[in-house]
Amino acid sequence: MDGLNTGYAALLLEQYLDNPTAVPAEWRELFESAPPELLRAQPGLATLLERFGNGHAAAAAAVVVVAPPAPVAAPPVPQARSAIVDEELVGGVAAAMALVKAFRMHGHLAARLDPLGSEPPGDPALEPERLVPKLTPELQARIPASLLRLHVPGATLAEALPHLRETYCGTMAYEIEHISDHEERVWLRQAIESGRYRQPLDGAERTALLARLARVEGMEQYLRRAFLGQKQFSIEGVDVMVPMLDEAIELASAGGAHEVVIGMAHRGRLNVLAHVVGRPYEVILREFEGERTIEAVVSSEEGGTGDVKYHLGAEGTRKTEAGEITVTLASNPSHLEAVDPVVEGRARAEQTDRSTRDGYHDPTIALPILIHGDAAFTGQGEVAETLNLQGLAGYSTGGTLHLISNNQVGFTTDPEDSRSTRYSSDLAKGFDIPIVHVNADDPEAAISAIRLANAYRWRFGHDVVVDLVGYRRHGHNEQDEPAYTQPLLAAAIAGHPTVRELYAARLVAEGVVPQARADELVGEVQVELKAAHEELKRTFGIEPEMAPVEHRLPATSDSIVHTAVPTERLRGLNEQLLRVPDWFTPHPKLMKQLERRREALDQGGIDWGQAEALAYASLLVDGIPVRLTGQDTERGTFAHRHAVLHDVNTGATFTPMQHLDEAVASFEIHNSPLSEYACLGFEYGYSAAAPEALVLWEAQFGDFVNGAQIIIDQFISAGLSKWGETSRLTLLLPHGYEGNGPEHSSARLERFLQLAAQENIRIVNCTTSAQSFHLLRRQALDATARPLVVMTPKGLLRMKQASSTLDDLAAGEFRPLLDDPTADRERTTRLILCSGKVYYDIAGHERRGEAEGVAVARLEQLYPFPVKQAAELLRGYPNLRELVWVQEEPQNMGPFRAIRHRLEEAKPEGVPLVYAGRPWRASPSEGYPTAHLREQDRIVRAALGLSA
Ligand SMILES: Cc1ncc(C[n+]2csc(CCOP(=O)(O)OP(=O)(O)O)c2C)c(N)n1
Repeated sequence: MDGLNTGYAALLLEQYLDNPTAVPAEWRELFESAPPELLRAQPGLATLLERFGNGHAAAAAAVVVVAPPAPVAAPPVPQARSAIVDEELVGGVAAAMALVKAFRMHGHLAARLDPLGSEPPGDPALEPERLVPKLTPELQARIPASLLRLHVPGATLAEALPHLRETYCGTMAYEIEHISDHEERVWLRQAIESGRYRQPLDGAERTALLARLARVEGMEQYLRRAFLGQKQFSIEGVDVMVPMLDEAIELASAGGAHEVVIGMAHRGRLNVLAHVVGRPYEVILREFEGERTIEAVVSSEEGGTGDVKYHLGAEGTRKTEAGEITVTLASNPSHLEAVDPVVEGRARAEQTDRSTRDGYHDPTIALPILIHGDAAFTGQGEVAETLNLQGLAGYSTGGTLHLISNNQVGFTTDPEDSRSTRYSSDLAKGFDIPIVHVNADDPEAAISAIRLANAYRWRFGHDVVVDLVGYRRHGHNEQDEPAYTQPLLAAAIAGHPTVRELYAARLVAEGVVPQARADELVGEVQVELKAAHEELKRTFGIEPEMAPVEHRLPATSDSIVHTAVPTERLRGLNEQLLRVPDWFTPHPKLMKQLERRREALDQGGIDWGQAEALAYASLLVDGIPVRLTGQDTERGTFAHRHAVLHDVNTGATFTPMQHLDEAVASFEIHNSPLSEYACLGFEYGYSAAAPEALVLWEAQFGDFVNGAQIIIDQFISAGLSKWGETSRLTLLLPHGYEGNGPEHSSARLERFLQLAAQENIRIVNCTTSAQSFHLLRRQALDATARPLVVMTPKGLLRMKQASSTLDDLAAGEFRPLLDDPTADRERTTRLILCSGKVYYDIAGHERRGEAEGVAVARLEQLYPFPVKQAAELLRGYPNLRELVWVQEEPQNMGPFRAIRHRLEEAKPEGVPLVYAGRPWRASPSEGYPTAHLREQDRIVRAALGLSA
């Protein structure tokens, strides 16, 4: 083949495909002799080989075979067509190309992935003898491998085929051909077929790997014997996960990472805690003994309830060749996959330099690793939401290493009942993610899977999935009998040696490790654990010395934070927020609108959007980073924000908040994808890892927040009590009854109030833009970090009465309770207390004037309830005859049920507490605007004590 001018032939073929008359007659004749389907409409040989592979390569091969090198000007004239076309070879090359393509695409179907030895389904396309024409050994020997663009060794197909089979159908298998990026596909093929990341381990590495497997197995065995029947969710069956994580951490460190953030469920967690994160055996043993650990996060006296041992997070420092690296295992609830976006958010926070204007993002700083169960990966929609974050500018973490700990069963459910797809990993294909399947009984292959995954991540910055196919040696937990539900599987597993046994036998047989040493390894860890256990038993009865508890639960309602900002500073910031560079042409109408913010400083009328912008800007100059995300948040669902401007001519964007003269912290703002669960989880993780930052997540309408209920229940509200984990995460939830129907009215305030206890969160519904300004600043500056839930307004965003003056921002603070400034205290007999937008419905009602002796006060902070202030406010009305609680929400929703006892406590004896609001309802509000108006009017009249 050498010396033949394939380039020239390809050129002619391309010209011929374009226009058959454009090539010399002899060439035309030649091309016409090839089967027509091989020659249809193709540009260029490269694309041709790539896209239609076999067919065109065959045509090209025919050309190559017959065409001697020749200058373009004078192509050689083939002598006789029948003599020059090697029909058998042409067909053979076509079949060979099809075969190669089949190995790359479907080789996984014939791979030996199951440690328990189940037969892979195979595929006819992978069998040379079943192709047309048959690829007989003789024909295989005639097909040059170079034509097939293979990276495995071998000069002909016959020589290359065993390598190809071993590469694609061995104990590792790949799914990469779905990836739409050509460069990635080519890189992956090359990386896989060249075996670059599958270099054999040396003797020392193999011995170390065996020792590691012995340690993993030994710990599980010890715990099972010592604590018979206790849940440990043993790792056995996917033991190699631990050395895989070791390798991933080592490689991350070598690549310059400072931190590896791991998220995982129950399975194998104790082993990972001990061996990957470095939690001492004594601590784990102590937890098994049912004792609180010396690392207890929040002591019970302070209201902490703690969590079961297989949910607890931990942080450790590991020594690697490249230096020390922090390994964090995120705390997580039982809810499978809930921790995924939390880990991504944590990693993103670690990767972000918040001393820059826009939060410089360097993904090399931290590696996120997510370990999934095979049932959970397919079943939980959270996984898809999280995968969707990987390529988004505001969420990317430079690629996550996903490890499916695939034990081929979910609790007692078989894969056939668990998913509609062949593999647990199939979802990832829709996100252009390469998938590496590996047999968990081949530890060296498992290590090489990590090496390949790591190289891919570093090269392309995308997620990668390693599907570790193993089994579950015991029941779902140690109390379960697996043979009740999977009798055949259980029997197969019982007779199957452990991975440590298999690997030891292999190393002994290959003379790498002497049998005696292999046996010793198992004993070593048992001895260590036994010693640690005995030591621990000696301390029983003695309470461990508690480490100083960081996360106390102080009363937050009283803490005073200085939130006022001097007028001159506000003026300066306001001006800078209206500044755009010369090259930028904002929308003139929008600019005009924004420029009214200048007048508002002098004339009053600072609306919500302006107050919010000034709050953030003032924090940025004080060095407090701000991150704000949500659906359409850059503009704001109600077009009140416009934090990101768009050039009308070029579409370029400009964010004034990132160009403040004196800002010394980052302002990150991103429109989020259309997700609540993953997006809120991400921000929770980010805020937990960035305690100094004000991190806000905004719902499009508050109603949608319940899509993220797991994050709210399991992390935001209970995280402090369970794990000592809290943050300043702020939820902005548009709420209020404005006639938009059942789904655009309520952020389900009652749910947050139900979750509020022990000062775990703050819940606010404020009624003026100045209150909002002070609230946001307080949230960022308060020494006590707590999540904040804000019922944000819609109509109030621009309502004149709800706007504020410059003085309102330059003085004062957030006030949890607002008294009625116009009330005649002596003459007031009826005090209305309400929260949020309904205040303006009452105060502005056309018959307000008729209601004599009525005052209207506002409860702005619903939790922690301002007990002292409420009592004080009520004392200011000596002649009260009625206290009326008014809410727009139905009686079974809204604040009433949660705060009723507070109102009862605060009111004077004998004064009845009256409820005015919607009655008990199954749906939050009416669907018809007129019905809404009627109901609002009824409520307000009832509140004011006016008859119809
Ligand atoms: C969201 C959620 N639903 C249900 C459960 C109950 N549950 C606990 S483990 C489990 C099976 C998980 O199977 P798999 O993902 O394969 O992990 P494995 O336990 O096999 O490692 C189920 C259904 C849960 N923890 N979380």
